[in-house]
Amino acid sequence: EKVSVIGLGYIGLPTAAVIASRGIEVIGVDISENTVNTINSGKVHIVEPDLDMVVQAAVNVGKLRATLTPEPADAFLIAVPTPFKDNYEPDLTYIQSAAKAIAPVLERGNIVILESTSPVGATEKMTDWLAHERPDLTFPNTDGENADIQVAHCPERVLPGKVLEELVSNDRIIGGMTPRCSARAIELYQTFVRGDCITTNSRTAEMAKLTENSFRDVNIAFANELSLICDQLKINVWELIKLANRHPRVNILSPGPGVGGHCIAVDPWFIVHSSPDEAKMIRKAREINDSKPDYVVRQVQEAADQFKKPVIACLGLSFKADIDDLRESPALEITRKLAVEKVGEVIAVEPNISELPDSLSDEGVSLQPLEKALTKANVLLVLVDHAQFKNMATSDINTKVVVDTKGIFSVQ
Ligand code: SAJ
Repeated sequence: EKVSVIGLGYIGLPTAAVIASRGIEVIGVDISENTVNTINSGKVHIVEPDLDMVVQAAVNVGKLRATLTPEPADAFLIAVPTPFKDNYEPDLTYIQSAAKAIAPVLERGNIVILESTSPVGATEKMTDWLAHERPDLTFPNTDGENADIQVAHCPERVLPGKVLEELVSNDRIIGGMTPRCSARAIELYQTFVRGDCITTNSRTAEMAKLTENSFRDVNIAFANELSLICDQLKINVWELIKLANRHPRVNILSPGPGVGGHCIAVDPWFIVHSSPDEAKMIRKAREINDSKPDYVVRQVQEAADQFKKPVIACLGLSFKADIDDLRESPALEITRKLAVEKVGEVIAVEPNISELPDSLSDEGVSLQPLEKALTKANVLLVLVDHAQFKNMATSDINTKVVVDTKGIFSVQ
């Protein structure tokens, strides 16, 4: 069997490498020449624990190869981004171009699996696009169980930072357009998934993925709302949550500077966009989480007002602990706003990167090691709970005004 993975990003590349490590021939397809060349030389263009080793091994034994143009294969896995447009409408153009790119090489008996997180109905749309390009083949949207090509939606659910582990251990939702499509998809996933493969239809699979991330977003919004209420009532929110969580049926998540990443801050909008009148709580949760960075900026402004020359050390820029990923990061947004609004001199501390993005350096923010930032700053702003920060000594912080959005100095 030959598997083709379209889109070699945070999901596609680890998936391609893991399948290849099971001895299956994998062809990875990407639109970036740089990505293709990097992978073919046995290297990786993204940071994820152990990914470099797995990719290098797969390339070295000749089981993984990257290319710019799709080639014939038995199974096609599509793992391209699904961002949203300005009005929160899901943008399916990457899926559409992927469908167009593979259509010419499709052969009878192939399966096409959409892994990208997608709004409900996207798999049916993708099938229509494929069918339009290949009128000589039949697809499950019109030919059901007898179709020449099988189609399924199998959403990815891996946690950045634990991708290689979760790719294998997580249960998978297999949303075939027909039962035959599901059966064919399960065969493929069972070559590398140790978790259960559970079948449903494609629309339910699409909604399940959106539901998982909305569930987390709503629960984080609850914690963020609590943090505002507690500030007002002069209660330590971290202590409060720890106490409430002693109840056997209460499990409150942690407040923070906002919600980042490219999944939880995006996917709930797909539900809101498709059911705007019904999705009231899901929309509100997004708004609460999105408003947290501005609240933190105001907190820091108040702290800075106590000093003639405020120097603010912003601890952490990534969207969560112990990764280097700055995409959609509330920490980055807050640090930038502090500099743009000239709240004080802004120093960024981010042990996982070696160079600041232009959006910060252009505003005069400097990147410094923790010790140096600690000697200079009078305001300490904790934005990410990186391991390095959690080990800070109390003598380091006693002399500063601290705004701790992650509660690293409150929870033990
Ligand atoms: N966060 C909090 N408080 C918490 C937990 C998280 O403020 O108690 C923040 C984080 O700091 C971060 C954001 O939420 O800014 C999201 O982080 P995360 O670790 O919750 O999730 P992601 O975005 O890294 O990965 C999620 C996962 N989904 C769920 O846990 C339901 C992952 O399994 C999905 O595969 C991934 O989205 C995805 O690709 O959709």
